[in-house]
Amino acid sequence: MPYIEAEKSEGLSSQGKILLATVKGDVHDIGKNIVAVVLQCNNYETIDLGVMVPAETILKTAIEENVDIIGLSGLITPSLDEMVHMAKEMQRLDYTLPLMIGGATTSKIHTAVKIAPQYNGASVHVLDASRAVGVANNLLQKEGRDAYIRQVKEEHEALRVRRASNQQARKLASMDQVRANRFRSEDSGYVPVKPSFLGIRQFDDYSLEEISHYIDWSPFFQAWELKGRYPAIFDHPEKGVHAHELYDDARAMLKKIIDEKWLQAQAVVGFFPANSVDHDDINVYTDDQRNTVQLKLHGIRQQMVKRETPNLCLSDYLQPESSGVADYIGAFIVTSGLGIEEKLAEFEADQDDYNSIMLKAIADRLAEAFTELMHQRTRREFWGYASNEKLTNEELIKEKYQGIRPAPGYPACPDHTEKALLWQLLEADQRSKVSLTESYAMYPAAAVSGFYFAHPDARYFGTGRVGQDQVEDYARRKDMPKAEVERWLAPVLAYEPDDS
Ligand code: B12
Repeated sequence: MPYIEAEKSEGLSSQGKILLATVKGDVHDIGKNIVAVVLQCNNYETIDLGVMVPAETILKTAIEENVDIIGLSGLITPSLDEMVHMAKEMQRLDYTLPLMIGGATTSKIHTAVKIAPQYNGASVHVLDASRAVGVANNLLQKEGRDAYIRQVKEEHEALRVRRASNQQARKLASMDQVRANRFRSEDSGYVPVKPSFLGIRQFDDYSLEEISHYIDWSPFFQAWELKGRYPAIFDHPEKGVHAHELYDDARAMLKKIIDEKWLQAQAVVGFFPANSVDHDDINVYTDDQRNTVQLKLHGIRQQMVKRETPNLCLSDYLQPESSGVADYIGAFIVTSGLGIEEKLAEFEADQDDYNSIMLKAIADRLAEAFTELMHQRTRREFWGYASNEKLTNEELIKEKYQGIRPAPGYPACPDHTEKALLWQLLEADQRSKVSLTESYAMYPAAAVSGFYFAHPDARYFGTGRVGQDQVEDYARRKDMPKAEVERWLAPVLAYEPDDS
């Protein structure tokens, strides 16, 4: 900032003013923070409204601050809907400012099909920080601007046409067919193991030192736009030096985080009697007598036409209720981001973007590491189905263990609203310090929640696109209006990444 200010005082005018915000209900902003730094380094002025920002605040600030572009960020699916809402509002209120769309859950295809048609102004999807300056330049240059916007709009139209024909061409199987082609755990020869305890356990103030041994450093470099695997990245001819510098800084901060207790970690885990029911759902019982259903979890089943392999649904990894075999499910909520606000406020007061992003990136690494650690303890002690497991951290990262821990929002269970049931199951309102926003994002941001499945054949998969018949059936089973199910699910169901 001091350099940029000095340049300004030497008469170098700003390239333009960009308003950035993570949309309502979403809590993540590392990606957006990096975009802001890159824009600033290229002589753009940025105003960052932070996270969970309602549309009205963004729109009001855009006028008050007379900005040139609005940039929206979102990490999880429900944010896509919020972006569509923003575009509608901008149209309704006669805005003409260009919109830049970014964040892990966004895509060119969603921007083309859902956002752009709502707004006559320009809506441009930006894949990563390195492209933000190019797009901003194109949107603001006096000459060539109109041609650029025309080109973006033409590309969007082509994508819409391609998607419509893809959707017609891609046949989906019927629900009867895919259910008949489920993975049959009752025929798999697996005998479920009873967990060492049933019910909920809470782990407050977990040792950050212990968690730190489980860190997977590769995504840390990705967060800083240095793509490559750890530790091979250190040998890269160009990136190696920077990667090492970054890593040394991260280790130094990690030491302070642990020694000076900058963050606290908490986990809540639980194990429950459960069986699959009606093919795609899971009954969780109040006790091992299995007479009373505590709650029902809802699954989405793959609906693509398959011949050789099963059409999977997570419920397949439990024994069906009709088999009479006692089976179990686990659930977890972990965070390592408690108390992060205080230090972030200090860094932000010093305009120290570097350390602010560094702390968020390390907190995220610790959250994922804590998830790995608790999953290992689950396999070895809490559930105990792999009590002799001895794996190195590399082997853990490569998932060389039995069982999976799918998280609501991931491709095997794309419905974020199932987190409400997870919260109920783990009595999270009383026990967990993690809360859910109106879009089912978790706060603090460095948090993960999900389910444990022990079946040896359990694998991560993507549901892919599903048909209206499944949406209707799912809405009925979930007792939720179809329109609402579509709101939560439509973007994932209709916009597979390979569409773009
Ligand atoms: C690391 C990671 C995490 C970390 C940290 C998240 C974080 N800080 O972003 C942790 C472990 C905490 C996490 C948790 C969860 N995650 Co996660 N996570 C990821 C992962 C692997 C990488 C995200 C990341 O950090 N990328 C690096 C940063 C720098 O990139 P970025 O945020 O995308 O930003 C770049 C661009 O998008 C762009 N950009 C971003 N914003 C903006 C704004 C503008 C204006 C512009 C121009 C550009 C721009 O520029 C940035 C820099 O290049 C992604 C998968 C993936 N490959 O993207 C899943 C992913 C985002 N996670 C996902 C999910 C579901 C979750 C959870 C809900 C799971 C759960 N039930 O616990 C939670 C939610 C956490 C919460 N608090 O609510 C899903 C979201 C899918 C969806 N459809 O909703 C993804 C896509 C995984 C997947 N394939 O399903 N996650």
